[in-house]
Amino acid sequence: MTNSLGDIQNAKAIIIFGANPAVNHPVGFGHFLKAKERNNAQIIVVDPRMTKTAAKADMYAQIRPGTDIPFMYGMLHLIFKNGWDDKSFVSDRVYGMDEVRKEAKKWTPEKVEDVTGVSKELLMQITRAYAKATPGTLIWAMGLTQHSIGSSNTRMAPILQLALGNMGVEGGGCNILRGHDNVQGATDMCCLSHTLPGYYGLSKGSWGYFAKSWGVDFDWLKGRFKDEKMMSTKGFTLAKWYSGVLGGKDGEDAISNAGTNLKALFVMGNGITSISQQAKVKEALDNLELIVLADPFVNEAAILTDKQDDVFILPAATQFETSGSVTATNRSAQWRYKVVEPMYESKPDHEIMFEFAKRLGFYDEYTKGMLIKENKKAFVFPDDATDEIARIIKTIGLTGWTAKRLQKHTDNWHMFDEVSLRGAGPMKGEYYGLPWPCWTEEHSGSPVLYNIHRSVKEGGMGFRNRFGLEHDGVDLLAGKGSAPAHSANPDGYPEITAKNIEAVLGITLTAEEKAKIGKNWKVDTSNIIAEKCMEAGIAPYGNAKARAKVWTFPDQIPMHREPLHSPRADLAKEYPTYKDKPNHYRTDTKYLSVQTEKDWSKEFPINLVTGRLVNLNGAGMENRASKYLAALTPEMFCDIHPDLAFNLGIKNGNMIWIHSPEGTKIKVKAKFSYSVGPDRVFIPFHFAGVFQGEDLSHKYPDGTAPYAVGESANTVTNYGYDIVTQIPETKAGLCRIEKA
Ligand SMILES: Nc1nc2c(c(=O)[nH]1)N[C@H]1C(S)=C(S)[C@@H](COP(=O)(O)OP(=O)(O)OC[C@H]3O[C@@H](n4cnc5c(=O)[nH]c(N)nc54)[C@H](O)[C@@H]3O)O[C@H]1N2
Ligand SMILES: Nc1nc2c(c(=O)[nH]1)N[C@H]1C(S)=C(S)[C@@H](COP(=O)(O)OP(=O)(O)OC[C@H]3O[C@@H](n4cnc5c(=O)[nH]c(N)nc54)[C@H](O)[C@@H]3O)O[C@H]1N2
Ligand SMILES: [Mo]
Repeated sequence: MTNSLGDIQNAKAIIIFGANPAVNHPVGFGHFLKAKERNNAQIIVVDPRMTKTAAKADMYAQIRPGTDIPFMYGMLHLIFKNGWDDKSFVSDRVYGMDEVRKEAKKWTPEKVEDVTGVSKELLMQITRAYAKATPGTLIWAMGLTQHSIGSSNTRMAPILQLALGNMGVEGGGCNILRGHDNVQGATDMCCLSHTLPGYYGLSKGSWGYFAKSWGVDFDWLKGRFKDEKMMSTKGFTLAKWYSGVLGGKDGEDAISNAGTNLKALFVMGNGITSISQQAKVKEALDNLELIVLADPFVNEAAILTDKQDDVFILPAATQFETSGSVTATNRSAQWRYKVVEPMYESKPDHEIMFEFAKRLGFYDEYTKGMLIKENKKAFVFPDDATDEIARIIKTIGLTGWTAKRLQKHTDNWHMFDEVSLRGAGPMKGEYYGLPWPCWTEEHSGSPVLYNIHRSVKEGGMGFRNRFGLEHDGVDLLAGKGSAPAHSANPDGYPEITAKNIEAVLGITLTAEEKAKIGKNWKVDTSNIIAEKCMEAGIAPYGNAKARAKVWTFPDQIPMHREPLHSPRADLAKEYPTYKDKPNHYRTDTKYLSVQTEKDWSKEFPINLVTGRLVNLNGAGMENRASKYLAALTPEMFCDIHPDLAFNLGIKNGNMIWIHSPEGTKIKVKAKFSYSVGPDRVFIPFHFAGVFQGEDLSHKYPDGTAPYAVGESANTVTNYGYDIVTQIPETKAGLCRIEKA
């Protein structure tokens, strides 16, 4: 999220792609409604379903799943044609827009109507309303990401905002509504398989920086891997961990995992039934040697598997029984205080991990980083862990996030403005939760990313210089006069290194400073680079152009590609998916070979959309174990249009089978709904405990069965993964429906 939920109140227009905040972010949605009250902001919703958010919108486009790129190119087509683009913003601050302009030319309103199913009149009406009411904010969530082209979707949306000059301004930006309360923090801290914490890469240099910062020997770290090559190899993703177990079996995607399959699974905070390809997930669980599930509830992976031995359920404490910093969707940190001591024999997650580290023999190395700052003998958790993060993570600017400061913010929560996040009284000069980057221990935090109308000291910055100074002879630095306010250098400039700091900032370092300073801003543990940059009004990461074109990606500019299972065989030919990708996060991943295997739409003519309900969360065990939440949706169901149901001889409340191209099926209750058209159905993914018609209720340990069980949507979500991130294509599959 470039801005914040509160800042949405500053928007003059709001366009929402594939998010349903009225249901999934109901508290945050209040800010959307306030924008409507304050600025008469038009709310525009683009979603294959008429959602509760759409019900509050001024305009609603019922798009075919997986066709947001054509829709946005259609908007750009009209924006460029009518001269509604912000030309000076684009020429000063964007690289590669010319190629976008060329592609947009092809997407005439007629073409867009054919591909997306949205009428050209509505496209024009939406585009005019959105382009003319600036600043406009663009919202997205899982409706854009969970596709084989999810990463292209998430590039397309910022390109639309860049074209309109809607980036780096209050009331504008790309505001991605993140999922769990600390999901931003989890990614920042590297619950990812392809980076180190803070998005540092897997290069030897990054490992070296961490070895030094953690106070452990590089060779010791290296010794944890089979060989040095594996140290810099991306790991499996959560989405396709099952391939790690099944890889090499008949018909399964092959794996490249240093010659071995996965044998053990340790789960901490994931439901497992939330992962696509449940039949494969079940098979993988059955084939493991060891399963350890640390969870406050019975993790339903234990119910799904037939494995009898070596399945351990460890009682983890909840968020109310532990403390520490969590990062909100807008990059603000909050300190969470413990409410009660861990109940019964449960333990907080960090203690479970510490116990493992002790038994596995690396506890000292694991915890040493917490002792370094003050050369302590013993650490205090979580304060010293937070300070360790602040000490090491420069890439996203966490230097200012000391435990003391974050606690002060939470303690003074009432002293901050909900729209600007500005503090008053004792919190003057700081923004709530010190939204990162927060460059130094005095820095204010940065509530609006890429805002050049503020000084760097007060959260201003240009775009990051990350990919060199030029590409193919074109300058990648920002244009003249587009540096943040009060900058010693008014133009574009490179990221700051020990070598260029004197020249770019126009300063002279003392001999002592020169001796202490790190090689560049990302590894400068002395923080001299950041401190000097603040004095000079310079962003340590440089001032460059945003890239509309990414020359290292499979599609340099976002291109439409039909889902692997498309209801339009003609369009799958015209806009084919990618070639199969070998060794994608250690597993071969299929694209074109699936798409071209047959015309899937003949046998599976209905689009399958999955998503969320307000009373249930994620895999759903937490809430189905609550009598009152479960009572709201006691059974798994499928939203089906009465016309489609009628054609299939299905009455409201009948049980139906949903069949997938994988050969799997689920049995659920038909629920008539006009929120979907007759060409698509919607199912929530919060149920488990029933598998392909078989009730597994008897498998819950005594007294632990939830109040509601049901089929998992992910038993029928189709094969398909994003080409860059490997997120599963759970929002654009196909299915066949019959009366049970
Ligand atoms: N009550 C509740 N709240 C939650 C959660 C929960 O489980 N329950 N989960 C949390 C988490 S982890 C997350 S990530 C967020 C997710 O929040 P959202 O992304 O809002 O959640 P979804 O309902 O999965 O999907 C949003 C919308 O995308 C639409 N969609 C599907 N395919 C497409 C498409 O191709 N294009 C477009 N434009 N739209 C499409 C769906 O119809 C749906 O209405 O919610 C968080 N909040
Ligand atoms: N078909 C389909 N599938 C989807 C999606 C979709 O839209 N459609 N959305 C995807 C998305 S965005 C997400 S985020 C996932 C969500 O899916 P999950 O990550 O599976 O979501 P949760 O149910 O929130 O799982 C959290 C688990 O952690 C446990 N837990 C809660 N607090 C703690 C704690 O403090 N410590 C520990 N150790 N455990 C705890 C809970 O009891 C629960 O079992 O689902 C994904 N799957
Ligand atoms: Mo999520």
